[in-house]
Amino acid sequence: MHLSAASLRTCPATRQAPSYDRTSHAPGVVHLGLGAFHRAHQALVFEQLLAAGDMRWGIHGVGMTRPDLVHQLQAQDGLYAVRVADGTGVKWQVPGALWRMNVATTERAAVVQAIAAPSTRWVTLTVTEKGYTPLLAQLLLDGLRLRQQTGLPGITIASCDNLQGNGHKLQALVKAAAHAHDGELLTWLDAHCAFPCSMVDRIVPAATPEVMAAAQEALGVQDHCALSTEGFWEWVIEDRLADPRDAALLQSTGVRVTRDVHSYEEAKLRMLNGSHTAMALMGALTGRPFIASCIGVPHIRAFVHQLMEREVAPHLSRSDWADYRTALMARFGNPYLKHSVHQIATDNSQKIPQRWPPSVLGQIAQGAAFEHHALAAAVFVRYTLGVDEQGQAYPLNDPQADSLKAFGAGQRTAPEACVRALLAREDLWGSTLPEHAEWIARVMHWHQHVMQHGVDASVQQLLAQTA
Ligand code: CS2
Repeated sequence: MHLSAASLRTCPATRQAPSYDRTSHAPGVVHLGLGAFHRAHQALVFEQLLAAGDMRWGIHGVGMTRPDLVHQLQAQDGLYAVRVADGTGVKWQVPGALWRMNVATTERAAVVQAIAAPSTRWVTLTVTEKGYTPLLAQLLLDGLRLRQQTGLPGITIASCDNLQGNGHKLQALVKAAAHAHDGELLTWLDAHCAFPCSMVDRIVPAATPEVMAAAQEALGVQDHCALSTEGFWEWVIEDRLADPRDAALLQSTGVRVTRDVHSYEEAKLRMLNGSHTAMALMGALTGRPFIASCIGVPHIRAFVHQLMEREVAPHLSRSDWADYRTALMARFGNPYLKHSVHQIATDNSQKIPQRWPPSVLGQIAQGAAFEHHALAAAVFVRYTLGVDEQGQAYPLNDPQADSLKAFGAGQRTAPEACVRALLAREDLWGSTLPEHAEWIARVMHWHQHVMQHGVDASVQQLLAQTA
């Protein structure tokens, strides 16, 4: 037997199951990107509002890339278990907020209709860094155009991806998809819709067979969509909502609604995500499969701590960064998360630009050292070889995989030219670093060290030299 509305009634975890009627109302939120993150983050915020009796927060979830997952969720009536586990304990929850589901590629018309449905008040997005394409913009624009043409109210369209200024980027993308004759639509968008920026934070690894087995044990039924996450979560959203009354509602659940999302975004991207990418690459090369296995190694732990303190924090405007960093060190070590380094190392070409260069530029502006980032960049270059230090091959999952592999291949024969060519790419490093001789020299130095002595010895060398 698998998890469904019917079987849920027999589950031992029923205490944590939705207590409200999931079938009598139309969804108020359309969510694009039905991966693990949304289901263990925003969906649980909407779940709180539903549980409090506000039935406008049911989700119409849209799978952008994984029809199999959508079909699995449909078979489970949109139900899935979430294990929330960390040093403070383990608990299971079965949220009921996901009411309807579609696949964007094969059911586009249904998605457009959902955006244009009278009940829809919000569209939220977790489509990943590489998902911000003209195709996405056209999908949103088609739904929004229908709303405007039928005289419906505007909505809030909230990007929840790891991009600095994500709301501005999404708004610009959607507007760019409009045609010259769409003047009225553009005016309506500006006047009635809101594209707030937002910072979302919760570590939610892709589900593993181990989590599914644990779910079966806890629930007594099979759950193919079970997830594991940590207790910590943060959602900071810009106070720019189509319906301003939503601010107080979200705040009642623990969401921070503020004018200043920027300081939270930059701290999160550079501290959490920046460290994640550095550890993921180190783990991938040294054969340590999870973030927890990396942070458990004293020299990697010291490296990450210093990276944040010496090279990231000096340029942050989030005033409580020290507490954030302390919390992060504990979160990285969470033994329940089993967060695969190879999962985090996917799409490096899309992630690195927001995670590392801003800190390096900050250090350069202050005449300060950027050794930690230079070593991380060198490890990234080494990673493009596609084979770890034990000779084990791994795939490069990246929209730029072909060009990265080409750099990787030349690395053994012409390392200098290869590293130079990779560091010259503005799409990865921005416009300043490719011209910065000292940056290039330090990455080349560390690359040589990594190639000769390996990642661990290089990290130890860096620590010895910066002690
Ligand atoms: C990770 C993020 O996969 C990655 O790139 O760095 O998914 C990270 O776990 C989340 O942003 C945490 O909020």
